[in-house]
Amino acid sequence: MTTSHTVPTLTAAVLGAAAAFFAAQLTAQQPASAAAGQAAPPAGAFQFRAEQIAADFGVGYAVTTGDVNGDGRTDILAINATDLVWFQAPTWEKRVMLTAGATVADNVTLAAHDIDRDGRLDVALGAGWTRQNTGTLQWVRQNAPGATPAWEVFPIGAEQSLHRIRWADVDGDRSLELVVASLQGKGSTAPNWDGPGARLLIFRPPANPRADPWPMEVATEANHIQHNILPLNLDADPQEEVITASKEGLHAMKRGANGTWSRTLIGEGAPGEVRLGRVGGRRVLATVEPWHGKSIVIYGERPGLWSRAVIESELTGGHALGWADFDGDGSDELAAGWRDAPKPGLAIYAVDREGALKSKTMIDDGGMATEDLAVADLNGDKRPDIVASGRSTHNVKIYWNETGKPK
Ligand SMILES: [Ca+2]
Ligand SMILES: [Ca+2]
Ligand SMILES: [Ca+2]
Ligand SMILES: [Ca+2]
Repeated sequence: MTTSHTVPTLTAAVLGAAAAFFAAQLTAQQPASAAAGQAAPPAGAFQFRAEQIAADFGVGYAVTTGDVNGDGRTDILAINATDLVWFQAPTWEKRVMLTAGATVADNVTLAAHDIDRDGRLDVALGAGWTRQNTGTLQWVRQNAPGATPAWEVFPIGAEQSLHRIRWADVDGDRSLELVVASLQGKGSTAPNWDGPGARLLIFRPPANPRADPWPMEVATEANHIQHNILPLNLDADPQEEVITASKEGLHAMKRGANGTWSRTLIGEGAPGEVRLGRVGGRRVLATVEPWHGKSIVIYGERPGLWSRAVIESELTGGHALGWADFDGDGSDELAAGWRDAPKPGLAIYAVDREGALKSKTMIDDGGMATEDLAVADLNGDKRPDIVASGRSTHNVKIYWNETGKPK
C-alpha cells in the first residue's frame, strides 16, 4: 500500500515556513542545496511518502540496511522473533534467510558485515531474547550463489540478556570487532535492575570465523539497563570509542593499548537509545530517556560533560532514533519513533546546534508502533529515506523522502 500525504507541522513559525516553501515552489525561486543540488526548503517542511513493504511481519525487533546481493543497491534486512529476512531493492520482495528453529527465539538484534571477507555480506545475530539465561550470539554466512543452504549459522557465544550488537574498530587495527551489550546484569531483578551490572563485551573475528573460537573481552560491567550502544570516534586516534546508554548516563568506553578499558561520563541522564548526528558542524547525540521513555534529549559536544537539552517529553514508549540531512541544508535532522498506545508514531525533529527544537513534523501518526528504524538513501536519489519496523503493528514501512521534490 502506498499513501501520499503532506505531513502536518506543529508551530506557527513552521507553518509560515511551509507556506513560504510552497510559494517558493510555485515561483520556482528555489535556493540551491549545498549537499545534493536539490531544492532546500525551510526547516520543518519535511515531506515523506509511506510505502508498506510487509504487513504481517510479527514483532519487527530490528531493521538495518546493506547491499545483500552485491548489485550496488541498498537492501533492507530485518528480524522478527524467528526469522531473518531481507527485502530486495528495488522491488522490496521479501527473501527469507533464516526461519523458525534456526536460532533460539526471539531474535533481537542484528548487524551486517562481511565477516569472513569473501566479498559477500554476512550478518551477526543476537537471539534468545526474553529468556534471561539463553541470550545467544551467532553469525549467518552468505554462502556462494547457488549453494545449499544459501545462509548458514555459526555460533559465536552466549550472554544472558543480550540485547544490542554493533560493529566497531575499537582497537584501531582497521578491522571491525563485534560489540555486544546485554541489557541487564545477571542476577539483577525488576523493576530497577540494580545489583550486578550488564556486561559490554567485545568479540574479535578469528582468522577462520566458521571454525575458530572468537576471542572475547569484557569492556565493562558497570552499567545498568544498558539499552543501547553507539560506536563513535571521539578523538584523533584511529580507534573508535563505544558510547553506552544506561541508567547511569552516557559513557565513552575507550580501549587502552594494553587492553584495559576506561569509562568516562560524557552525558548526565538516563538514556536508553543513542544516535549521532551533526548540526551546524557540531556533533550531537540524541537519546530517548529513560529507556522506553517519553523524552528525547540532545547532547552537544564540548569538553567534559556535553550540553543537555530536552526537546520532547510526551512520547509513549520512545524506542528508535536516526539522524540524516533530510532537507539537504547541511545539518542533520532527527527521526524518532515510539511504539506504545494510545498512538504510536514517527516524527522528524529539527534542532539547532545548541540542541534547541526548531520544528517537529509527524511522519506517521498511528500507523507504526516503531520498534526500530534505519536511515539510508534507498533509491539513490541522494535524499536519505527511513525504514521502520513495528511492534504491535507488525509491519515494515519505507518512508520515501520527497522533501523539496516538485509535485
Ligand atoms: Ca562474507
Ligand atoms: Ca579492530
Ligand atoms: Ca538538514
Ligand atoms: Ca532516497
